[in-house]
Amino acid sequence: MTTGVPAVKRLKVAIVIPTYNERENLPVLITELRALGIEGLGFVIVDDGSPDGTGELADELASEYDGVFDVIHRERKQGLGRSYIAGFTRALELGAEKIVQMDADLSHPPAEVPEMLALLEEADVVTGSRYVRGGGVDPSWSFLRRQISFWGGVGIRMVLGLNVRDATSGFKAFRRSALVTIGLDGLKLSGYGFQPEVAYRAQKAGLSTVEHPFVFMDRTAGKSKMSFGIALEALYRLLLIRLRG
Ligand SMILES: Nc1nc2c(ncn2[C@@H]2O[C@H](COP(=O)(O)OP(=O)(O)OP(=O)(O)O)[C@@H](O)[C@H]2O)c(=O)[nH]1
Ligand SMILES: [Mg+2]
Repeated sequence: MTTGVPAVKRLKVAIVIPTYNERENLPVLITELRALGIEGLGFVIVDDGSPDGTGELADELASEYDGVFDVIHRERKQGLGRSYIAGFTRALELGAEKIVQMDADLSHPPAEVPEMLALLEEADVVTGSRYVRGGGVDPSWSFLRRQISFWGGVGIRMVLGLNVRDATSGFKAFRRSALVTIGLDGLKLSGYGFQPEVAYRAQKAGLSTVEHPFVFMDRTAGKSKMSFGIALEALYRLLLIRLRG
């Protein structure tokens, strides 16, 4: 007689999502990801004390979910990189075999996740890429914004000697062993430079990466937080990382 016995919560795939004021977006993202029917799907949300109550909302979503749904609450805004390190660490502790990182604001299409997970059979890291055939950015982006984003990425690739074409992508899937090899404790950058630093460490450790095209769509809800100064600071810090090995 098994009635009443809770289902075994077996986590295979952890989706790690950092949030800061994503109240409108998070439930939509979770619903779309759940609808994909991924086996052993679980979530790790890292909320930095969002004033709009995203953290409490995440707790509600967790209580409704029949599987692993972990919410890390941190008191104040500590930046994307620190959030990912906390989220990845938790995903590994929970025993995830595959770990996906994506933004909460629906810029990274959930529909691409199953294909990215499948590609982990042939590579250690799968990078969602705007700059391979089939990829792209929101059609509403101005010519100038496209140029800044593209050439900023080229600059970072040159500074780090990166093979991956989309150096700043925050949409990635990792084998568990890849995150262990990259070594989360050794990562230094927390802001815009975090994604390129991870790509650099992966390449330096000899991990294989394939790029999977996706079209980056702008957030429609919530406030944009990006600035030119952030990008410039990241470039400088990445240069130091390259020079110091
Ligand atoms: N936990 C945490 N999450 C953050 C922080 N900053 C941003 N985020 C989240 O990280 C993801 C990416 O941040 P975004 O603000 O979308 O960054 P972006 O895509 O470069 O810029 P915009 O979408 O234009 O704002 C989103 O899910 C944010 O809610 C932070 O300091 N802490
Ligand atoms: Mg965004």
